[in-house]
Amino acid sequence: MAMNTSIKGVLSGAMAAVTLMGGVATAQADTWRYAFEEALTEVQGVYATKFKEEIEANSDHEVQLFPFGTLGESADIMEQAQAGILQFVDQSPGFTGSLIPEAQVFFVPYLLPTDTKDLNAFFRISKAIHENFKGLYANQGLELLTMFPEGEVAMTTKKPVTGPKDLDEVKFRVMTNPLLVETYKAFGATPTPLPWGEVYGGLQTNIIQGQENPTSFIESTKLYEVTDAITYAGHNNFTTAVMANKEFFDGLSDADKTLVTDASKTAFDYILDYQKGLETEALDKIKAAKPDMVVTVLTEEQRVPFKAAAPEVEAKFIEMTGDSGKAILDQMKADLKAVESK
Ligand code: 6CS
Repeated sequence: MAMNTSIKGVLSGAMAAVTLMGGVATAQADTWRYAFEEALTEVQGVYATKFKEEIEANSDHEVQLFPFGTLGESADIMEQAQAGILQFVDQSPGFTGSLIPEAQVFFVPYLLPTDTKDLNAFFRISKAIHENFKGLYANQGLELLTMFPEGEVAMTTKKPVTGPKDLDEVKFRVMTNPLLVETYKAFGATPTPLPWGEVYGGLQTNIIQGQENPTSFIESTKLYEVTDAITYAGHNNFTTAVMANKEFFDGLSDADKTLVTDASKTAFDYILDYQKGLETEALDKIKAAKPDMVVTVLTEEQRVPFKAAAPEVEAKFIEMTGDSGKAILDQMKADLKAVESK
């Protein structure tokens, strides 16, 4: 979607401002705009709400929240954030892969741990995130504030899945990044990249027959209504990222920079804590709403052919991203090793 000029007109009025009074710079109360890819009550929305509360409790600034759909698809809000119309944006690496190819590293299957403690520790300490990716996002005019996990992804399909053979001829919706296409090719499916807004309708009309997402998102968006089986292969956890327009961030006073980074850190801790038990609760709700939904947690043996696809996808990632991608992948592996449970 092209940038909507009426949105631009409405939004451009409230950029950060500083008044010079007798030569002294006085910070004014500003309105900052923050868009994300989910509803207010879903994980990205809960994070954004906490961030807003922190900013507003510790300054005179106001944060306006724009949930999914209010300003377009994920690609639209990214465009608006890069243009400085939005000050903050949450865009998941699943969509950022076209802008920053290295972000696709989050789609190498079986790279992230399934153990929540290890996973959270990785997001907390990862040099790949806090150093390598910070620079790559900066090159695109974005100040990376945080990355956090949103839950193990499960596949939902029309028929039960116990192995790659069950994905044969299944048009499987993936987020719009080329590496995820490679993953699902290697898993035996026919990958179909689509923006989020087309997923429910695509399943309903049988244009696609499968998709992957965290259980809580499958429950809140009612994807179980248009699929009949949910399968856990343990192949990934959904990662998302929050960033600020870099020019806006660089132009903030030191106090406001600290305000923003502190609010990000508080919201990060909050969202990890908030997600404890969320996936189990969501699966219970799905089972209650649709008792005949087939739930399959693949055994170690059933995971073998899916795991066998990982080296091929990893090789594709390096082919797509070269030395820069390899450096990120190596750093990620070192970070993961550092947090691995003994
Ligand atoms: O599958 C998607 O496209 C969406 N999934 C999640 C968990 N968040 C936003 C994203 O657009």
